This record gives sequence, structure tokens and C-alpha cells, in this order.
Amino acid sequence: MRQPFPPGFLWGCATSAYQIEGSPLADGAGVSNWHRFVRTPGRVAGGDTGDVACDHYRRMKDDVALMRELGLTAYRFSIAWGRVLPEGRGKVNAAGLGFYERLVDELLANGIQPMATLYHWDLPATLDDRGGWTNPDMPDWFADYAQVCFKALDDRVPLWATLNEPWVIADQGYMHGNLAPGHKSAYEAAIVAHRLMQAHASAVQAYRAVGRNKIGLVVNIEPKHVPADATDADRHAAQLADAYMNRQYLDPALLGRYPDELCEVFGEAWPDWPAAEVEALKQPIDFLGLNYYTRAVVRHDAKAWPVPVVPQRQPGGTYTETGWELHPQSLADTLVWMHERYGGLPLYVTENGAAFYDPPTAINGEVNDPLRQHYLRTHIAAVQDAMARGADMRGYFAWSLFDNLEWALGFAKRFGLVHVDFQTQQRTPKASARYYARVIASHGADLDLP
Ligand code: PNW
Repeated sequence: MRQPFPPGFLWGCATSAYQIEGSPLADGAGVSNWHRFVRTPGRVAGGDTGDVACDHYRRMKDDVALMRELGLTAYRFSIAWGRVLPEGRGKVNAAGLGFYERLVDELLANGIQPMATLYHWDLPATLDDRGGWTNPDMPDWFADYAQVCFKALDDRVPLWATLNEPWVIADQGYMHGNLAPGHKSAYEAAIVAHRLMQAHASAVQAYRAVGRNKIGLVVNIEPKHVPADATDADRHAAQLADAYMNRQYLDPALLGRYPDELCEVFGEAWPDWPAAEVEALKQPIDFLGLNYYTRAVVRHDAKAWPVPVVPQRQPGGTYTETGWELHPQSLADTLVWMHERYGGLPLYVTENGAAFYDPPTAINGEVNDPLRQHYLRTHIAAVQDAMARGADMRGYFAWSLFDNLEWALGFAKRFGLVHVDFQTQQRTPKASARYYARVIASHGADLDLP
């Protein structure tokens, strides 16, 4: 027997501003770090940009109608900081803020609960020019921006997330440099990690002063396994990888400390943060959001940096087009781990999905994506498994509503439940969207594949 989903459990899809909106400079918006990054030769596959993307900024009403057609009860989107504050701070741009007010009103009018993420990687360029997330003033600037959003929207937005995936921001933006701003410095990454958590904590504090709903943090967790013939070196390296990717942000936010292993991971680049500063990172939050895609089976490799591990491909494993192994059991295990380690907080799966390219068939324009349906079915079942094991699950958001700009990978990697023809902007719900609609209609009682 399957665990029934609790009443009020939310069924949603997730997106982010730069990946779908297009019109990046419309109505007085400021230039963002991503607007610049996509214009730096060699940064994004195919030279793709978010200049048009899914043109959601102009098609928002139709897109919400489509969400309603699919039966979504919730929608997770992000607010572009530079639309609200073109200079990053100071003057509020009412027209930019107005877009999100209209979006939220439209969602509510269609019975869809909004979850707003304040930061999903698009930083005003003026702040990037001041050192971006390395700047010690960033936490205050972020809290000021958050405050503007709370004041305008908290009467209508029941769920807020501060940051999307701080690990990706620090690791891919400042350590390895494949995402904006494209820096490669362990020194910067260590500082950025801390500033991000300070920003999160400051925004939560600001929320307590003015907000009346719920606020939480969204992290991506990737469990680290070792192969059956693991050595001590493999096991130790896996533990470092787990500290770096999975505990570096949650431990300070919820336990008020950093994992000890970070000193070893960062070496001399790890600053000796004052204890009081670290404790202040712990601010009570109302929920945790988990973005889960895959696990990794890792081996020690001294050449890898900053954590001496390399992932091992599993013979017989199923891999998506981003090279991620399909492993739903690890979603259940991760949710139970979060539940047990971080005090039984309400949990949402805030992203979960897979890139498979399924071209519309010429005959009837349908997009048949059996692998994505299988992915959804097995991962939603994993959420039930986690509930049976005690996790306090409140909702599930598929990534993503649309095929969209997959950051540095461009438009070629398609995560959407809805296919987007980027020439015509035609939206075609894939078979997985129809499947998900059926799951929602049965409130998760019917997960059978067609
Ligand atoms: C997430 N990793 O990114 C983001 O929140 C989305 O914007 C993105 O489109 C989606 O997942 C699919 O990639 C991630 O390297 C990027 O582990 C990288 C990793 C994880 C998540």
C-alpha cells in the first residue's frame, strides 16, 4: 500500500526568471550578471542567451492558463532582482515589480499557490561590479531587496525561498567558473559561501519583522556513495564531498556551525570565521526545499579539486542527457536524512526532473517522453517512501514547467514537461505533462504509467 499524500500537499512545477522570461531589459530592468555572461564568447553552448528564452515575460497569462490546464496547485518561480531594483539597491522600479504582482494575482485567480524564490542566480550587474557575492555588504543589500519584495507581495505569496542552491552559486560561479560570474578561486568561493548564508539569515530576520507567511531555504543535495570495493581513501574523500556539497549550507543555517571537513577541503582558503558570526547564520526557518536530481558514486582522486573525488559511472545505470544517474532511492534517503538531521522541518521537493530530448513526432505534433514519465513516477513514489519513513512532506515541484535556458548548456538540454519550440514559441505539453496532470488529479493515488 502506498502512503497517501496528506491533504494540502502541493503539486507544482518550478522555473526561474532568467531561464524563461526573456525581455531582460524591459520596463526599466537593470542589466544582470547573466545578461553579461551569455554575451561573453565561449560561455554558453551554441551562443544561446536569455534574450527571448520562453518569452514568458510577455506570455505570462497564457502560461498560467496552461498551468491551470495541467491542474497544478502550486508554482515556484523566481524574482529577478534587477527588475525590482535596476541598480541592485536604492530606487524601486514599480514596473518591474508589477510583473510579479500580476503573475501572483493571475496564479491566485487560477487557484495556484505561488512560491517565490528571491535569488535564482541573476544578480544586478552593478553589484557584480562591486565584487558580487564576495562583497561583505551583500547580505545587507540582499535583505533590503528582500524587504521590498516582502512588502509588495507577502499579502499574496504564502511561501518564500531566500536562495536557490547556494552551493551551485559558490562552486560553479566562483570556484569552477562555468556559471556567472565565471571566476575560479577557492578563496572567493569560501567567502561567497559565507556571504550567501549571511544574506539568507538577514533576509529571514527581515521577514520576521514584516512577513506573515512562511520562509525557507532551497538547497541541492547529491548523496555521495562509495563503490562496493571502496578503500579508506575513497570513504574519506566521499565524506569530504558530502561536507562540501551537502552540509556546507544546511549546517550553518540550521545548526549554527560549519562542518569540520571544510578546513581540509578549502585548505588555507578557508577563513577562520568568528564563532559569533557563524552562530548568527542560524535563524529559525519554516521549511526546507530540496532540489534533487541524482546521486554520485565517488572514488578518491588526488587530481580532483577542491574535493579529491571523481564520480564513477554505474554499469547498467540509466543516465539523463546531463549525465545524471536516475536513482530515486537516493531522493527518499535524502529526505529522511534532512528530516532527521535538521529537526523534522516541513520539507518540499522544490525541483526534480531530467533532461531527455524528445522531439515532437512529425505525424501529430505529440511529444512522447517515456523516460521522463518513468523519472516522475519513480521519484514521486520515493517521496511517498520518505513520508512512510517519517519525513514531513508538504509538496513536490517538477523541474521544469518548460524547456528553457539550461544556463551554460543552452537550450539543447530540455527539462520541460511542456515542449517549447524556440522558433515559434509554441508550447506542447509532453506525454509527461499529461501523466503529471493525472497524478495530480488523483492527488498521487494513481502513479501508474499509461
Ligand atoms: C538546478 N550540480 O541547477 C537549478 O536550480 C536549475 O536552475 C537548473 O535548470 C536545474 O537544476 C537543472 O540543471 C543545478 O552540478 C545545477 O549538481 C548544477 C547542479 C545541480 C543543480
